[in-house]
Amino acid sequence: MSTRHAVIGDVGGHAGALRAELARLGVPDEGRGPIPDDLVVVQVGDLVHRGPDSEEVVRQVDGYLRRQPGRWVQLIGNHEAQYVRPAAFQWPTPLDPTAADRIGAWWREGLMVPATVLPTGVLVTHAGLTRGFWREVLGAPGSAGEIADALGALAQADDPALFRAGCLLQGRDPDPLAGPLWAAAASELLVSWAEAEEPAPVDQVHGHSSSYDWERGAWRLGPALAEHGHVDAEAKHVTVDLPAGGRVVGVDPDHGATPRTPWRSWPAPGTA
Ligand SMILES: [Mn+2]
Repeated sequence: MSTRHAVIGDVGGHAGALRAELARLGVPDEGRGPIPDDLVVVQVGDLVHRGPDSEEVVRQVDGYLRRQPGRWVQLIGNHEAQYVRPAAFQWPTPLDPTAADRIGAWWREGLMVPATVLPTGVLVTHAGLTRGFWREVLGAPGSAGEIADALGALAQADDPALFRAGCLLQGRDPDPLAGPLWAAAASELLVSWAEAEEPAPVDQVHGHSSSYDWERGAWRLGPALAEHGHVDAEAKHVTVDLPAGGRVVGVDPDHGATPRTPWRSWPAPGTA
C-alpha cells in the first residue's frame, strides 16, 4: 500500500482548525481519532501560542507520538524551542506546565526533531535552511539525508547554532546565518538561494513565515524573484522555483488569534 505524506503548516494553538484538516485527510471521529494506515503526517512546528487551544493541540499530538510512532513526524519550531531551552522571547500567555513538560519530553526523547526527509528526497524544516547556514554551519552536505543528519547532530549536541535567530526576532538586517527555526522566508531563506549560481542541493518545504503576505495579498519578494513563484491561495501554499534550480515550498497559513481560512496541508507529490 502506498503511503500519503501530508505536511501540516504552523498550527498556532488552533485545535479546531487542526482537527478539521485531519478529518479532511481521513482521520476518523472528526479528526480526533487515530491516523489511518495509509497516511504519515509531518507537522513543521509552531503547534502552540496565538490561538486558544495550545494545550489541547499538544495533548492530541502527544497521543500520536506515543501511540502511533512513525505516523506523526513532529518538527521543532521556534515556539516549541521556548520550552526546551532558555526562552528566546517573551510570550504573553505561556503554556500550562503539563503541556510544557510534554514538549520538553518530546525533545529529550527524540520524538521532536529539527528536520525530516520525505520519501521523494525533499527536506522539511520549520523555517527552511538558508544557504549560509547550509554552507557555513553544516559544511555544505550534498543530500537531504546528510543535511537532516547534520541538523540532528546539532540537536543531539544541544548546539546553540541550531537555534540561531534572524531578523524576525532581532529586528535587524537579514542574517545570512539565520537558523532553520527562525529564517524569514522572503528576506533570509529565498534571497539566500536566489543569489546562488548553482542549483540548490535539495528541494525544501518549510513553515514559520511566508514569502507571500496573505493578509495584504502581496509578495514579500522583489519582482524578479516573485516571477518564479506560484501562490495557492486556497491552500495557503507558496512555491518558488529558484532561478538556478531547486524548489522551495512554504506552507505556513499564518494563523493569528483566529485561524486563517481556507488552508490545507501540503500533499507530498509522488506519495499519494
Ligand atoms: Mn515559527
